[in-house]
Amino acid sequence: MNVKKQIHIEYNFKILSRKLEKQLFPEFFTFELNSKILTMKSLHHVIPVVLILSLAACTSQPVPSDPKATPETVNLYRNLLKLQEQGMMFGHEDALAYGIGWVYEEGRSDVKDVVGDYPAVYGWELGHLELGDAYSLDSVHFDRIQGWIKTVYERGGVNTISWHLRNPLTGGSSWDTSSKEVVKSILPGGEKHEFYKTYLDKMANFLNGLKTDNGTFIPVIFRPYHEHTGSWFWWGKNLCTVEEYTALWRFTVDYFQNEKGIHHVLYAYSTDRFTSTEEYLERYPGDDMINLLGFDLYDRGPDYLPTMKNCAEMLTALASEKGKIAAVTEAGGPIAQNHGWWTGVLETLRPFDLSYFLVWRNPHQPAGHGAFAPYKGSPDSENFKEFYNDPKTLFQKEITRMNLYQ
Ligand code: BMA
Repeated sequence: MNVKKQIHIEYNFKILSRKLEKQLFPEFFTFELNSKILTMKSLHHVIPVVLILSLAACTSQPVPSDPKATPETVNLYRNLLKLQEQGMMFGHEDALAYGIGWVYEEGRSDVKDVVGDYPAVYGWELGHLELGDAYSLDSVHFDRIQGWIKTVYERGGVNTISWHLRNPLTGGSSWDTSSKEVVKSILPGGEKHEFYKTYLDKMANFLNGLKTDNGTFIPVIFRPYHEHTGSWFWWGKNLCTVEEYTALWRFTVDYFQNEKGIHHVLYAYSTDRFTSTEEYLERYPGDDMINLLGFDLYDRGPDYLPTMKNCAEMLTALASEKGKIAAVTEAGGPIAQNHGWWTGVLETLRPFDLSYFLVWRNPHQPAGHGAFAPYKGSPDSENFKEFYNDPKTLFQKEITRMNLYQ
């Protein structure tokens, strides 16, 4: 049977069995919703509940690190864990905002122009949100991004957020590495700590604004402080100590969860290229914070595919051991010159259980790089169609049917 068809059948079966479970064990589900009910029950009510709980424990399902994660976030987490064993979603940064030769055209995406389908994962960049600006460092309006995140959720796609936030100590950009004191200065007790909280407050407002019309929070994968194994951002390896970097993560997640009550976020830890599991984990903030393990890898020469293979191998082994989602969180290559780039990547990643592979943006303004995804008439289009048609890759139409939030 075609693998894609098989995935759909398995998913429908899963949803059906979950509905059945709910009908057979309504008490367990009530308990899950409100643990206080247990104390109010008389003993003969408690015994069946305990039995059912023991039964449930035997078949216990994975849970995200936030114990208060919303039901949709828990479902997304569980479904992504399961899905990565069956196929790899394709992602594109700013997919709905602009592409080669167009900006803000309703319903358009460069990828859709080539294969007639949207990506399954959509990346959104929120740099400059912290300044209170109306639009990002890539000139995309934040209110529009909120709208697209909602559109994507409604069609069953996955949203992931990156944040090239400004340097809170110097006022420079994310790439301002002139001081090694930045992370230290924004931690509790640091001279810029209160100022850093104003950055977080703006991000919290944005995240809290991600709601459906009936008030359900829309889960997102949030991937701050990425590529920290390199030293090109102010939070990079040579710019802060291990303790400072992990403390930055822990403070940030704690602030969002406990001060701002945000529970619809799955946190992603994503390095740049790495050569060992020890190196990968050196600055890991902890399993109690992180839900997704990722790495970013751009094609800068002939070692690309072997490096991709090594990193994917180490990453997926680690993710499986820890029970986390694994993904190539950013990638891109010389698709204008190498017209077999997509299938090269596909064959390299085929053996691994990766949730998604996301390519960076197709810039509508000068960016120092070309398009990372195919666009109408791009020379790699035929090769990308092969990538699209392969059973290993998943795009929007397939994952819409999988109801990742249920
Ligand atoms: C980089 C480039 C920049 C962009 C930044 C944030 O990789 O694409 O042009 O501003 O990402 O999206």
